[in-house]
Amino acid sequence: MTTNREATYELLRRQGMTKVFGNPGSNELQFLKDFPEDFHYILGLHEGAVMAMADGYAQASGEIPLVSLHSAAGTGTSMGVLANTVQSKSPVVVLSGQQLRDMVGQEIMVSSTNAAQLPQPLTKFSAEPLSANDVVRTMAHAIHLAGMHPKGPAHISVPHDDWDRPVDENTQLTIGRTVQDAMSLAPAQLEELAALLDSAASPVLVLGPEVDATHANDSAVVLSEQLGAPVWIAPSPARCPFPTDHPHFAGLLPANVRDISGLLSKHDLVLVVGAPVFRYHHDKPGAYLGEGTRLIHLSQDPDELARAPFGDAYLAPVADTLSALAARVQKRTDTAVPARTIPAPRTDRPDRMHPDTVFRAIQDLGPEDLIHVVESTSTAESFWSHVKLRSQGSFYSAAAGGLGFGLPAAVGIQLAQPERRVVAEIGDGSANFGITGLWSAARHQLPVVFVIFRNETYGALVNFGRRLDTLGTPSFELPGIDFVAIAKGYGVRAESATTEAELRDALARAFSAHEPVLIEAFTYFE
Ligand code: TZD
Ligand code: CA
Repeated sequence: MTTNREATYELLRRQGMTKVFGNPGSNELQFLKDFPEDFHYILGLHEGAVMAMADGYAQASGEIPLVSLHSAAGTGTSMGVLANTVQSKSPVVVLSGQQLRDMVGQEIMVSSTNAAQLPQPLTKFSAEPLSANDVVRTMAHAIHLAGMHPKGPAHISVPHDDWDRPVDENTQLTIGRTVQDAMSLAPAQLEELAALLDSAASPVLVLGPEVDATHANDSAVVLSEQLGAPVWIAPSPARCPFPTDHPHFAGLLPANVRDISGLLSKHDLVLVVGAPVFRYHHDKPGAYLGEGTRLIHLSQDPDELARAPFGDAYLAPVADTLSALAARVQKRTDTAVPARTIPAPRTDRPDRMHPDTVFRAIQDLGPEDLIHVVESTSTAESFWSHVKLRSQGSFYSAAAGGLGFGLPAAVGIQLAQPERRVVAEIGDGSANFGITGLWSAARHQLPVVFVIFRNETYGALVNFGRRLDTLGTPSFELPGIDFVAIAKGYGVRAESATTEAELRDALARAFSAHEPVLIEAFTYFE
């Protein structure tokens, strides 16, 4: 007799899903008992950290991790981070443990009535099988949907007494299925697009996270070189789709209507690839686009295309289309890309560094293919000015701006990329939302270098307050948080640095260590 548990592990194994990130409760033990040896369970101490580790792992590995959470409270706790997972299109399958099938209706302890509704509308799919006989198929349904474009989180809630129930004779058919995602652009559409690019006087590319997620960075480079086109990164970036030291790299588009329109209106054709049009953040209204400019939008996410307020769109696979276009367009010699201007680094104070100093030191001392996981909100300009991101998969950030992603995501990313080093550049405010990720890094000896920007305030909110003219809010100062002590408490080696010399020494030690290290960098906010 095969049980739902055995059949589910077989399904997960066939789908390459042997990484389980979790935080368990009494409802989860039936699923986790006799945990197979070829599976790997990564315990997180808080569901936000569990979700962020899994999300980072999904993004950096291309696999679909399983996230095992406790009933309503555990699943609910993960949902802040889950908001990012939706926007980053990370394929994760969340499995919530449910109370005994026959007793959920009585709302006994740790039952979750309306469990399928709980994480909606954040998930692509959410279900609790209507019978124990439908557990394996529902799990397969969640996995296949999570992994198809647009990828994203799927949720399933399973009563714990289902796991020991036998499966029927058809379950093997379900376990053995493959489901492939194979849409492509028609040849005539490709010709049409290439002709548009060839006939544009001054084309420009705007690239989004899907370019990096589909490993299409090199094709984007070839296309931009063929066209002689500058390349912008779409606003509010969660990944880096283009080498930032390439002469065609123009920078990050500002996150407001008027400034984007101003920058893009210098061109007659804008090709946006693998990004929403656009993730504005700041309110600076205006015309979306200048009159002489046409925008073409290419994405593998139908909703992204349908909801955009302007531009003509093609539903197409990002990587294939970029490489086909790069091979098809004519080589241009009539276009020139102006060099990007990078502001000079600002000076330090006697007992505190400017963030420029910190990013430059990391740039100088980290390895060439260093992976940056960034959640330091007021220092974005400093980061993009002083850090060079050269290869695919070198940058990750909270895709919905939800804090609590960065620190634990760095742990999941390091697990997915053992050959590369990961630095987590985290604000002292943001760090607290995912701090328990430190323990998981220590537990698995994952050599992430955590750099905490200790400016002792919610800097971004001070900036927003200035912009929005909201004087008189309560104080957002954060004095007195000792990250060295906190890190040591979780088993992570830590030291603080107030000067560039101290910081460089600390970074050199950290990058040669084979364990996680936290550096508390005292910075100032102005
Ligand atoms: N809660 C969550 C989960 N996500 C959020 N984005 C916020 C609250 C609001 N928020 C921001 O958008 S930025 C920020 C908050 C509280 C301050 C972050 O402070 P920090 O970085 O110390 O990490 P800076 O550089 O000092 O801004
Ligand atoms: Ca701060």
